[in-house]
Amino acid sequence: AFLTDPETLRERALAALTRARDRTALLTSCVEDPDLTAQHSPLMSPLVWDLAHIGNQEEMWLLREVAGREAIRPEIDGLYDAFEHPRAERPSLPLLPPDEARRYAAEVRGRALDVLESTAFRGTRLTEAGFAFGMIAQHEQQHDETMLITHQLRKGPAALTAPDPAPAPPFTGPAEVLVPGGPFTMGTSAEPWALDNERPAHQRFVPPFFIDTTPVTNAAYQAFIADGGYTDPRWWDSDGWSHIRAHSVEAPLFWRREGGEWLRRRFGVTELVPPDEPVLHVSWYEADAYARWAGRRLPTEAEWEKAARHDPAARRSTRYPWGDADPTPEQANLGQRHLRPAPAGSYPEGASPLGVRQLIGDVWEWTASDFLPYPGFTAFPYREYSEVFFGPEHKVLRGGSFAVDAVACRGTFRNWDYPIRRQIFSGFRTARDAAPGTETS
Ligand code: AVJ
Ligand code: FE
Repeated sequence: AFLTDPETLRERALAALTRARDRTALLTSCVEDPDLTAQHSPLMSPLVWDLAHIGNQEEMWLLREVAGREAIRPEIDGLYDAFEHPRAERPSLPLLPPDEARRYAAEVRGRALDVLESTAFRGTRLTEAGFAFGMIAQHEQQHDETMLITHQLRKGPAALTAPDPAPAPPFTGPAEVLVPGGPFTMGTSAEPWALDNERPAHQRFVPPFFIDTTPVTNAAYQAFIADGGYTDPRWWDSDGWSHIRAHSVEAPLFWRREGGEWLRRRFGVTELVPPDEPVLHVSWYEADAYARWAGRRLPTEAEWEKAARHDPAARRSTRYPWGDADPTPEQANLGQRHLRPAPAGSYPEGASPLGVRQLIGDVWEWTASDFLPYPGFTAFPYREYSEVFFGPEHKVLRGGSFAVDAVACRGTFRNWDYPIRRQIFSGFRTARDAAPGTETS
């Protein structure tokens, strides 16, 4: 299932880099220059920062590290170092103006493609199986998702449009699925472009549990609101309770109550909240509170991954719920093809062997777990990708959203954020313990 032949690797890397750049171009050309340099939210960088940062990371890894080239513009490195300047500060920096940022990123890309043409894909861990190229395509796609979040936060009329996902009949299958207890393989040592925090593969024993067949819907979440969920401290983590009180949080971000109905703003358009769509833009605290209200809990990260990857018949972990093949549009809502999640119960072709749906794509799913290293973790190629974020202050999200490209999404992929965050494309599903002694495998 894994790539070894250099011509295939070159093609895959070129396709992934090109797809990322096409998306970056769309996200930075659908608004006028003033919208690229403005800060639309203190949580986000100006779009023009992401654009040049994408080029700068590509220059650092593909041109300087892989090819040993001299820096094109060493004086700008500091401006685009995410650790030197917090997002709120970035608009006041002497950033490259939009045209210069575009030219810089394009120049780097031209040279990077020359490097790709001549690379041997072996010799060092960076070049082995084209890792650095895959890492840079994933990095650009992650910033494309970040830029899409900025677009969602931006006031004003719609700049982006996309067709809606196919309508789906209301899901009538079982609400939850039993995942048998027993060991499974978590993480990967084989996936060539897996990032450091997904490694290495290791055994985990997971007791039997039930997990929701689909992500929690807006209708279900509205029942929690209608039942006074936001005003009852019983359901809330104590830090979460303080947070929602202090910030008057009463509904998912971008929701508004009007004339007895819930409306939401989505990429510049206000619409009725669709009842059967997975809930979006909730914090970990909100997800955790909903689960407690429902008499359930969030799945742990290991439970989520077992639900997504464990094949009970083959007794092994697959790359995706449906097996090892890369995602198709029939299996998962990925890649910003749509600007919203698909109705709960969509994508039967993307179901796991046990029947769990929409684990990949649609909405990032909060898990109960802190972002921690796996046993045997080593930072690669830089500590600031994952290692500096390990600890109890970040919660893990899994599965990717409609805004994630397939290159940055797989059963092992780990995302993380603060539990208060909800401008991200976050939703969740719930779980519960199964009685001990429930069938094992
Ligand atoms: C993995 C999404 C949390 O956007 O902060 C981008 C990815 N790392 N540039 C982020 C990332 C460096 C990261 N997340
Ligand atoms: Fe980055």
